[in-house]
Amino acid sequence: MQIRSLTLREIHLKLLTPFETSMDRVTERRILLAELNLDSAFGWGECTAGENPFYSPEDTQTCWHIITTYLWPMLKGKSIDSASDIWPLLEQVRGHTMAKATLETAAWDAEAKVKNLPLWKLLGGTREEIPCGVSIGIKETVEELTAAVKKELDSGYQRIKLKIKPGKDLVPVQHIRNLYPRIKLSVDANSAYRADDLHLLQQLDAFYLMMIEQPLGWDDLFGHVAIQKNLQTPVCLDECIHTYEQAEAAISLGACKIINVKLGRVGGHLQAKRIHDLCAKNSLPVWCGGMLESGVGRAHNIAMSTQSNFSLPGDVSASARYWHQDIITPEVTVSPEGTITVPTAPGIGFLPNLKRIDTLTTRKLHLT
Ligand code: OSB
Ligand code: MG
Repeated sequence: MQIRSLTLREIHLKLLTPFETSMDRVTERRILLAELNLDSAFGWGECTAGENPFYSPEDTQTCWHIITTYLWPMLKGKSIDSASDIWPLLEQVRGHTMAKATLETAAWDAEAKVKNLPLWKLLGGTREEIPCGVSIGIKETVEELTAAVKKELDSGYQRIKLKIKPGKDLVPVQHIRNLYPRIKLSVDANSAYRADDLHLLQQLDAFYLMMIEQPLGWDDLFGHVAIQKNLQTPVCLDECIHTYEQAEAAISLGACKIINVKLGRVGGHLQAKRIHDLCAKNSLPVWCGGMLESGVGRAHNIAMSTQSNFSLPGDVSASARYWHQDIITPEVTVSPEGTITVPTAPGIGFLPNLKRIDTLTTRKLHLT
């Protein structure tokens, strides 16, 4: 298969409601979309970098720069047998996993379309339906939080994840746990705590959470070892795991018991699959994280989540929770049982809505 051209677009998409974490408050997404032409097929990928480098070192603008200056020249005109050849072609560039994943995931969609297969089958997925949870941002008041949780439980979501930070932790979590003693509940700190907050984190053990996600620094594997050793609640790593090697280190050090896999953070489907397989071999469950993606990224997350060790509900939820109107047809919907039915059409299985995308586009570059 020959890599023929790339159309890179930036779209601006307003969230229905602002999303607040310990890192920042997002009201509008700036999303890059890659449309990669492989033979006669066009594959779509979404860049999951944030608008600022507060979650990881990349942002929308660094990704545009890295893709156009370095990554595209490494790919253009190349002949490949499979999308799994993309990662090695980009290896000279260190880091920049989100920029790489933008193109790599587009190549997987294209390959699946060339082969007339749903992407999830090409990836070796087996699940025809995936379990869904939601990530709920930090709220001003416990009443607001309670209303948000009730709404998601009423919709059928199987797991509730609460964002926490110092001062917005024990009280809201205890409140929700008391109201709903039996639900699957977890928390995500996005690196808001320090090693000497151990005592506070231990108090969360009382709420029998499924996990505490990324309590310490975004790159602090070592610190998480001591935290996990002294907590009953499983630690789940998100930010820390940006390579296969970091996953290996985390597992062998005992820094976590669960890993959240995000396509952008690890560099695309090939690396996600390697980490998935490594975790399976070591009996760690994984789940699919979210980055407030538009429909294209959401579709890739669904395909990835069909692999067998994605055994915990992910953060992949319905388009309508985020957007007035998504950029794909049909939109992603969730059943009253809290599941997404995996699409059967070739590639990502959802159609990018070009008309809608055009109206949201703020810049566009066609590269050959
Ligand atoms: O830590 O999982 C995270 C959103 C942006 C950046 C980091 C995270 C998140 C979420 C939202 O938790 C998940 C989603 O609903 O897409
Ligand atoms: Mg997280």
